[in-house]
Amino acid sequence: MAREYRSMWESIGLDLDAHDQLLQALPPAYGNVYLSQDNRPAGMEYFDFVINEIHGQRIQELQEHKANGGKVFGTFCVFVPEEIIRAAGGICIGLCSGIEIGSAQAEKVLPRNICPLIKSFMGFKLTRICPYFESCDLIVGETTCDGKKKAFEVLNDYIPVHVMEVPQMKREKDKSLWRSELLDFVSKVEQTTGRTITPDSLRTSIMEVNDKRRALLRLSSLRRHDPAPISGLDCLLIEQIAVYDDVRRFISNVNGLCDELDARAGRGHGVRAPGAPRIILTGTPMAIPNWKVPHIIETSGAVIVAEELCTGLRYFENLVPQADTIEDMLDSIAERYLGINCACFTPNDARMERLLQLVKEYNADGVIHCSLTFCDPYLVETNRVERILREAGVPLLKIETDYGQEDSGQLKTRIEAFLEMIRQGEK
Ligand code: BJ8
Repeated sequence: MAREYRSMWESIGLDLDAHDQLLQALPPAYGNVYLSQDNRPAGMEYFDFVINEIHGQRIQELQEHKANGGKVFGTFCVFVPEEIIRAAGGICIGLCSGIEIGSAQAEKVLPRNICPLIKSFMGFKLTRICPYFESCDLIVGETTCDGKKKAFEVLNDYIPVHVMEVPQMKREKDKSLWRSELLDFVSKVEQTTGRTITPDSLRTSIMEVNDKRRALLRLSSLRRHDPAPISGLDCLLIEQIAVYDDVRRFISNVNGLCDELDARAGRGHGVRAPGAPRIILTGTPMAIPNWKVPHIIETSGAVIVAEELCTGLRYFENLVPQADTIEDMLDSIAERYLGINCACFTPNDARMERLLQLVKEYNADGVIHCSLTFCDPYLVETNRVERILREAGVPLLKIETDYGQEDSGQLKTRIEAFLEMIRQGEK
């Protein structure tokens, strides 16, 4: 890939030496975590291709879009409504921030003890290593957690950032605030793209993004089969790719994979031996290439059957209902997004209720709560998760970790002990 795309990377301003190092690190990590899995569905071939071309074909597509006058919007949160960006002809890209890179640079502008996700995105920008970041015309931030909110002020020194105010509660007055934020966002997107959002363009983009959600929901529901026909690692990968791939191509490939999984499930063919512990992952998002904990879980003999994560169900649950007028469509969008159960809300009881439902729906044997270090919202909310699961008799393992590999051995020991406890039925 390197030779073919080198001039493109140079033209968008990447630091080529630093970028080479990143590209050298990815294939062995991917081979070790993904390609070594047994029993992978043939339909994963497309997603392997997407990763193989991660800084190639898709970046070329973004550059072509820009050359034709299109704009690219980068986001870090599932609260940013992709429908609005697409309705104005823009492309919405979820930026990764799942690897420890450029920490030394990031620590020049951020405190050392900050969430690794925030440090990662700042490091990506300051080291000019990510072609997605360098393709963005506008970054859309949000006021979810304090660390991100303040980091966006700093990021704005290096690239234009528009910040959406996400309320921290879900009362009527919070809904009005969020609705007015969407209107401001519509103006910002129209101003950036130079295109007006029309009822037809918004209706089409709602339909397309809903179709993406439907495909992901279909994949999710196939994991309810016991044995599960696909690994959690493969599903996480698809969920990570969902935020940056071409929407129509992605939908078609997810549905193709689901056809294969349907047939697998019909034959009772699972990715693990029957009886493997079924685990639900919950906590902070896992951006590419943060596969550490799922890899340990699944190489310890369990299968992950659902992710109550923003790189998971929180991203694609709940469709946006169609409506006739732009005003009503925006109301539907506002309502759908405010239904996301992020720990930045207080209280966040709906997340607890959803977790209990998921345990039943997916016939899960246990929950692993995985939070990034220094993430106050999720680390504190673990207390509520623990209480509700204890009352329901559902085993829980709490993990706090970062993007380093130093704690892998210790995590493996703890996860194996947790799975052993489940196997022995010691709830
Ligand atoms: S809707 S979870 S994607 S904010 S891990 S940066 S919360 S200190 S990522 Fe998130 Fe949107 Fe919520 Fe989802 Fe802060 Fe925590 Fe870091 Fe986080």
